[in-house]
Amino acid sequence: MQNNQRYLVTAALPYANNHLHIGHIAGAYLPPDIYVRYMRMKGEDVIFICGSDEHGTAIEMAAIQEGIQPREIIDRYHFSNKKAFEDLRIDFDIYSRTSNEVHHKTAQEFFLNLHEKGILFTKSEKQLYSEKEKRFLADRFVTGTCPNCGYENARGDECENCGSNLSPLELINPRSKITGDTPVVKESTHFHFPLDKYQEKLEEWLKSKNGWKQNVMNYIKGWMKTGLKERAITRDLEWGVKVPLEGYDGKVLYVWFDAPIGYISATKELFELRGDADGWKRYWLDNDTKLIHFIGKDNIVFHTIIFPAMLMAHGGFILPENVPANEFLNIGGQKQSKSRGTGILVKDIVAKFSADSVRYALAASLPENRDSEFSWEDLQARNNNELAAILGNFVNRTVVFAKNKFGNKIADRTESTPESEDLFRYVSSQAELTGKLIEEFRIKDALSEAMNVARAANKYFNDTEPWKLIKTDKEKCGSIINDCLRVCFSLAVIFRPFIPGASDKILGILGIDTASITWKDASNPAIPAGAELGENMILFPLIEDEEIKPAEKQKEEVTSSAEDKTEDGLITIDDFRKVQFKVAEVLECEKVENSRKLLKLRLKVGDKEKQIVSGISEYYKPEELIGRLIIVVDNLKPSKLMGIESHGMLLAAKSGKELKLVTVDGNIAPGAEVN
Ligand code: B3M
Ligand code: ZN
Repeated sequence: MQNNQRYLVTAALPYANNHLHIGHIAGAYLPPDIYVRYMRMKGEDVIFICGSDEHGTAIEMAAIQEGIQPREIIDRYHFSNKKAFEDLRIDFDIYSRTSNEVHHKTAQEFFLNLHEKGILFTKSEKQLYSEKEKRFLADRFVTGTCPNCGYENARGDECENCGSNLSPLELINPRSKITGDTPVVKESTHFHFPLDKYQEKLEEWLKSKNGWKQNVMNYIKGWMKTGLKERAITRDLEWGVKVPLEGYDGKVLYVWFDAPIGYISATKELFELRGDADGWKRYWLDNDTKLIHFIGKDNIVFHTIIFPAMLMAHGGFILPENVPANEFLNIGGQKQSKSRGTGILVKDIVAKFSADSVRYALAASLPENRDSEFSWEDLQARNNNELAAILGNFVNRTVVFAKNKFGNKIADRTESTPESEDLFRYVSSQAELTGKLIEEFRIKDALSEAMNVARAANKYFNDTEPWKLIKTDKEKCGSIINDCLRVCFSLAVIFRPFIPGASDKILGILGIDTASITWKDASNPAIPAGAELGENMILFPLIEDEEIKPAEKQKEEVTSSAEDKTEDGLITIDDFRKVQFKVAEVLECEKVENSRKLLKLRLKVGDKEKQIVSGISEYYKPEELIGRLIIVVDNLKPSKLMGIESHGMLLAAKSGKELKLVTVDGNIAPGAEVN
């Protein structure tokens, strides 16, 4: 490729405060990995940048909740997430961290540059302050009711329910996330960035952007319409990049000010490691570089408005060429959320299934234009019915045939039939189409076009019936098998960005050096006739029902375990709050037929009645319980005990052979919350 153009591809820097889930992967990491792999095969000069976002209130809070230092939190999750990416074969050129010195320096220099130009200004502002904790409650240190949608657990910086950006002071009934008490309002001085002054410039710049996704553009338009406002870019926090000026002790840069600068610091670090300390400048300061930010939709405003405005204010840097943000990948209709602790964790899914299967299943249902769904059944079906039944099947039947009938050698191609020419024309045009779709960030469509090639290959095998031909015309049959082996090569190339593991294996069987593969090979798959084939292998082992059942259970466990449990078994206040304990009045109670242990209770909990089945029959007679006030877990998933539905669990204390129900001290209305 003879051009000077180069690509700087970034993937959102995940917070190092929790484990990555597959929603993150589908949103911001797998798409760029596929894109980068493809662009490299096309011969483009690309660097792929990522790293951990190690500042922000979420991290400081996790540390406080666990009673450890933020450093321990970020170390734990940085290395865990780095490994998760490696396990999924998401290959960044660098996976850096914003706690690195180069980042602190770069972010401070950036800040000082704007400060020295007089762009920033200070302003005293009302802030929420916790008397008890002696701290300002920035961003996620506060929860309260969202003024826009009424969601009761909105965070100080954002409502996860309606997606609106918030400031702590907008919350109705604000509470400290740590102690739960009500903060007071106190003044504090902060540096501000005049985002409003960049609105026109941003609009001008955005006008020149075609080929941006509709969902991204709509979002930007919404922001522009409301009018951009100045933004505080410092916070009163311990943990973060210190404000590099005298007299500002106890203040750090706002995490969303320093984090995107992390892309620049990571690039510096990469070239430092490569022994080319100035190399980063080619990627950030030269107009021949195309900067592409891959992100999830919740990060759109920062990458399309705020960071570009910061870059404009600083000057010298290139602006993003495109920001292909994705929507969310849901599980069972539920949003996966790190802070809510729901979702399927990468570390769990890769422990059970191959990176290829996971990558394929995720790529096939990427939330490119709208939220999408993922299920274990989906993973099984994609693996078994597509990867194994179509792609794996074609490669396998071809290689087995060559092994059995042609002495494990690549047969000669002696003739070219119209069918074979049609096939290769199709392969070639599909390779081009797949590539074009990837370049347009339509990864899901690209993958489905790739699979169509494998479908056509199977059809060719079926139509030409080599198993019959071998008996009548071995030479012609050899030619067909040669065609099929070459299509295997093409498939290995076309699928390579999506499922690099399987691609390596196919190329291994064909004896082709993987290092020199280019996208062009898909249209011109040359393999040496007469060469011996490598050992055949199962590319995509079938996923059995049993394998996805425990996974299903695992998912529930993850969902119900809220935040990560600490190593010493402690849970967070959020874990505890997930469980709704209520006072219930026993209305009716009877023994369950044929059961020695079970009692069936009809309970009144507030306005509703519910049935619970409990194994307390050896300790209580049904009539003893009627009219009693007991404590139940009200929000437990329904289950069946001896075929009878149970909608909760009652609490009891047990010691040796004794069991006593937990009750309340006196009278209180059934339905009262217990906490
Ligand atoms: N850490 C948010 C997130 O993990 C944030 C992205 C930073 S990108 C510069 O979703
Ligand atoms: Zn809301």
